[in-house]
Parts: sequence; C-alpha cells; structure tokens
Amino acid sequence: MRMIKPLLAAVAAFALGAAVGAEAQTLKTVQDRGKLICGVSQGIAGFSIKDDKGEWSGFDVDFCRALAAAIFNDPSKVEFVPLSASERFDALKNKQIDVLSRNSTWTLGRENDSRLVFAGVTYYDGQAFLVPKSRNLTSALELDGSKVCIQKGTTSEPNAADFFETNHINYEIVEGDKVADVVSDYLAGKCNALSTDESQLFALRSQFPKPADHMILPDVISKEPLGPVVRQDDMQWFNIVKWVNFALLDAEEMGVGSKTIDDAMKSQKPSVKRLVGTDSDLGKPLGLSNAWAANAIRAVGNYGEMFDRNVGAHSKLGIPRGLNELWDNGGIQYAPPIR
Ligand SMILES: N[C@@H](CCC(=O)N[C@@H](CS)C(=O)NCC(=O)O)C(=O)O
Repeated sequence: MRMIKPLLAAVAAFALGAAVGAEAQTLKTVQDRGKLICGVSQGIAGFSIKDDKGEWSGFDVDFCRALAAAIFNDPSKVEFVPLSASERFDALKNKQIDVLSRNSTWTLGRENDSRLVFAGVTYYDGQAFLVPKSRNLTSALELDGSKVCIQKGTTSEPNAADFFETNHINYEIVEGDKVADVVSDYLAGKCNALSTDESQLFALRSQFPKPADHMILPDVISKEPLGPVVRQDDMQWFNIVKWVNFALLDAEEMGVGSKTIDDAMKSQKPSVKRLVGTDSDLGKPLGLSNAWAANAIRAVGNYGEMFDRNVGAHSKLGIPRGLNELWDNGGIQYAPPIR
C-alpha cells in the first residue's frame, strides 16, 4: 500500500502535466493578440524575403498569410520574425513565434530533441550543389577537393558529409552563420561550391550579379521535406496549421482557387461545400469559423497558385513543380479529405 500512494501521486502528476500541456492555447493567444507571429528566413527569394518597403513575400510567407486568413479572415494580421538556421527552433520553443514557416526539413532528430512537431510538408525538396560554370563539372561526384559553403545549423552540413564520405570524395566545409555570409563567401571565392536545398539554390542564384555564370549540378543527395513547425504541446494549433496546408492542396485538387472562390461558395458539389464551409461544421471544432478554408483560399489562392506565383513557372525562380505536383498529376502532394 505504501508503494501505491507515491505511484498514484506520480500518475496524477503526469496526468495533470499532460492535461496542462494539452490545454496550451496558442489559438487563444493569437486571437487575443490580434495577430499571428510567424518565423521565416532572413531572406530567401521566393520563399520569405522583405523588400525595400518592408513588405514580406514568398511561399512560406503566404502560408502564414493563409493561416492568418483562416483565423482572422484577414491575411495582413501577421508579423514576420526573420530567423537564421541556428535560431529558428529555439525561437519556437521559447514562444517568440507561434509557428515556424521557414524552409525547414522534417527529421526525426528535430522532433525528438526539440519538443517540436512538423505539421506537414508544404514543399518536397532535396539537397544539391551550386558551382561556377567555369569549373566545367557535370556531376557532384566530380567535386573532389572542393571547398563547400554551407550554413551552420542546417541539415545540409551532415548530408554533405554523408555524401562525400560515402563516395570517398575529399572536401572542406566553409561554414557561414547567416545566409548572407554563405553567399558572400561563395561570391568572393572562399569556396568553389555552395550546397543547400535545391529550391534555395534557385533562390540564391536568382539574386547573384551574374546568375548565368552558375549552375546547379543534377545530383540530389538527400530528402528534404520542408514544412511548418509548431510546439508539441498544443494539438488544436497543430491541427489548424496542418489542415490549412491540406485545405490549400485539396482546393487545388477540386479546382477551387482565388479566382473561383465566389463561385465555389455557391457550388452544389458536396466536396466543395464541405471545403468552403457552406454545408459543414468542420471549422468550429478547430476553433475557427466554418469559412476558415474559404478565407485562406481567397487570401493566397490554392496550393498551385501559391507555388506558381512565388517559386514556379510564373515567378523569377521558375522551379518546375516536380514532386510538388498533386498526386493525381504525377507528383506526391496528397492531402487527406475534408469531411
Ligand atoms: N532545409 C534545411 C536547410 C535550411 C536552411 O536554413 N537553408 C539556408 C540556405 S543557405 C537558408 O535558408 N538560410 C536562410 C536564413 O538563414 O535566413 C534545414 O532545415 O536545415
């Protein structure tokens, strides 16, 4: 009996702890504050970058705007906090931000170590190498003896080490704290290759003085599923972030977008009615209005529009949809149904 009491006390304490954790009210905090605080990069064109007027744009930025629209029916109710690779996860753990939407790769180690959880994959990516064309290389297997510029605190560094060691290639890493350091080191010739996720190579190169002098080698050496991250202690918030991503994907699949959203509100199609909330109560349990998805779609368009405008065919970056095509169009983007 004497053993049972402390055991019961421990179980009760654990249950209480779990309950307190489960009650973490990120949505309420965001609503009371009147704006969402979203962690983004310090400047990756097409993904998250601030212009001269202080206006943020990009794919990761638009995801935050979609979230703000789902919560407030106003995509402008969001503040962006630029974070380096090394700062980003602490900023989320310390509650400096509500969500991280910054080209971050979903890995087991990050969920194990950080009390953080990835809410999905907004962009399937992989790591590659950017080199001066003057090196006349055709494959990453020819990088022997290279100095490779990489940003600290990224998956890019251990991935590169794995690749070079597995292939018995001599290399030296030139580490930069910030993305600006990595770029300036590369352009100054302190290294003769730059490695990160392929999408970011497209983005960085687009801002070089002479982009055409640099090429991305065809080898993709890793899987980099990029997506938004939240804290593990708030299932409601996790579900909101996760389902906003799914709603944008489902909208594309159903042909609902920023230009057709008003027609969609009048649609008699059961799946469209559920998505836009004209015949469903699916928003309320999330703590949102039933028009949550319609508001997000009206603000940023569906997934395809968000992709094209920022990084795809109709953007400066011109990245092919590739793996990020919907599953019914040859890609692997597949969202569970809204029902
Ligand atoms: N997806 C990788 C790499 C992400 C990353 O931080 N890449 C650099 C590319 S140089 C970047 O975006 N830096 C932007 C910044 O620090 O603001 C990860 O999650 O570790």
